[in-house]
Amino acid sequence: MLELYQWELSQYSEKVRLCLDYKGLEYRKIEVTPGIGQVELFRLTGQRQVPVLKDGHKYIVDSSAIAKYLDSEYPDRPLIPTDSKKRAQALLLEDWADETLGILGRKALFAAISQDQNFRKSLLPVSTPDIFKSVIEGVPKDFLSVLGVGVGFTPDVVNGAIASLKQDLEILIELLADSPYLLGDEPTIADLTVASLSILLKFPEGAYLDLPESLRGKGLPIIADNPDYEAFFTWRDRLYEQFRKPLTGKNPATSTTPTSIEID
Ligand SMILES: N[C@@H](CCC(=O)N[C@@H](CS)C(=O)NCC(=O)O)C(=O)O
Repeated sequence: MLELYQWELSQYSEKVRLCLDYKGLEYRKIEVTPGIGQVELFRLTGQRQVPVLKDGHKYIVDSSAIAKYLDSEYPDRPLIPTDSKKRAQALLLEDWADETLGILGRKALFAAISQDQNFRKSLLPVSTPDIFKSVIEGVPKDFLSVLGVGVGFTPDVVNGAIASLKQDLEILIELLADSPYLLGDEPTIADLTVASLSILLKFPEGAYLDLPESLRGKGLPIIADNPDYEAFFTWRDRLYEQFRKPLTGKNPATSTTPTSIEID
């Protein structure tokens, strides 16, 4: 079975989970411990970042490379269009979402955490054993710093990010005004990337992430609860209902080992 070295809260890991679900591929999640787990990841792959997909003896690093790999090895339900113009548009939007929406999302999460201390305390995966939760209270903070949340985030930086996010969400809503997906009638990697890279703006309503139920549908209120952006989140949540497998006890994707990385 495919294995995904990941963090539950990582937007790029979420992008790969959504791509795998879209293609109907079974996989097992391996939650990498920030710090020590990343040292092991470096030993295995020569770099420290999640997501990493393991397929047999192969390790594929980087969400965009993983999407391309999945299309080449598992061609059913392609993520990347074959038509050259659509392909170019899809890859440009994917890159924009990776490089811009993803970074803005971290800043929005930082703003949400700054405004609500309980929000931060809830950010450990539900499946983290209680004993671990109580022993290592600082882990959510470590998670956030490795995600890049908080570093250099002055109020000006955060306010600038929120202004950019508002503008970008308005543009996305315009793009979606007359078609169900960003590039027309068929979903592409552009939709899956935009949808997954927006999880930190507002966590999806459904049971897709191994986070406390109280966090579902929550985010930075000025974005997440603002009627101006409701059309975007309605689109995003519809896409999740269509393509993302909810967590269930029986789903192998939920059998995470949140505190360790497995090594053959
Ligand atoms: N371009 C990469 C970005 C991956 C990324 O930024 N991963 C973050 C988690 S969201 C990470 O592993 N950070 C830890 C680090 O940089 O040491 C991708 O698309 O997969």
